[in-house]
Amino acid sequence: MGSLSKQQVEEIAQHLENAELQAQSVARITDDYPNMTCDDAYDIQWEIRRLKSSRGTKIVGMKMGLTSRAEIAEMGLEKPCYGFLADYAAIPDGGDIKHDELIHPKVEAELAFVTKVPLKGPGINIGDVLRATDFVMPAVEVIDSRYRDFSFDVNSVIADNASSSRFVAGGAMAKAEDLDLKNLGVVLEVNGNVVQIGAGAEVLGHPASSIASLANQLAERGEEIPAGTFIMVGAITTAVSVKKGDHFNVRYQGLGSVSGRFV
Ligand code: 0L1
Ligand code: MG
Repeated sequence: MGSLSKQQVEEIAQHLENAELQAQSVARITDDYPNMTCDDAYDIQWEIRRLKSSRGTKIVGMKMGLTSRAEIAEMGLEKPCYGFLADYAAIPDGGDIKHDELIHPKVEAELAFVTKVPLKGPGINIGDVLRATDFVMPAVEVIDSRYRDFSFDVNSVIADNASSSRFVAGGAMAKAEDLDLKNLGVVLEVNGNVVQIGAGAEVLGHPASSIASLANQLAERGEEIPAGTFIMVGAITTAVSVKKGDHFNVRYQGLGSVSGRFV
């Protein structure tokens, strides 16, 4: 159940989208709307999506956030959150990311699943996800909270499209059945130094759980994951702050690497 009026949802969506497009941080929206609910937060996110689509922006995928057990425990969450990927967020593997277009970006190593049949909740489990997966490939997410000092609570993050800002997909694709997704090792290097390491199980114990959660959460709004959807599962490593001039390279066990540079 939401507590905000349609007009408030539209105003907050515009406010957060302006912050994103102008790369200007703003105060957490829950400071002004302390009683807003998770439904309100998703109403705002879907309104931002509608605004972008109405201007011709294509939605090219979905992302999951707050998927680590540590984050879930620390924030007292029941489930991870989701966001959408806008076409302009896609950066080619090895490409340049304009730091000035962002506020305080961080990079995190992720995996992406691409579906081959629709996934419609409720009741979707890991097995359903694996059966519906066309292939898995490496992806690096650049998150950029629009909130000052990355200060957030879960509803503020959801409204702010789960801090989605840029992503780089690359490396090599593989069939899910050919991968040991829980043990899949990842090494994140920034400027040639290893700064984070992780394994697939960091994502809700198994990366496919994250996709199941997306399908089940979308079902609450009468939505599904269409066939052919690119979905980033959530962070395998802790997010690392990056500055202009930094370059990253993420090595994925058996799946090659993904790199990029902040210019
Ligand atoms: O991808 C994510 O896990 C996004 C979570 C947002 C948290 C943040 O803004 O720091
Ligand atoms: Mg992420």
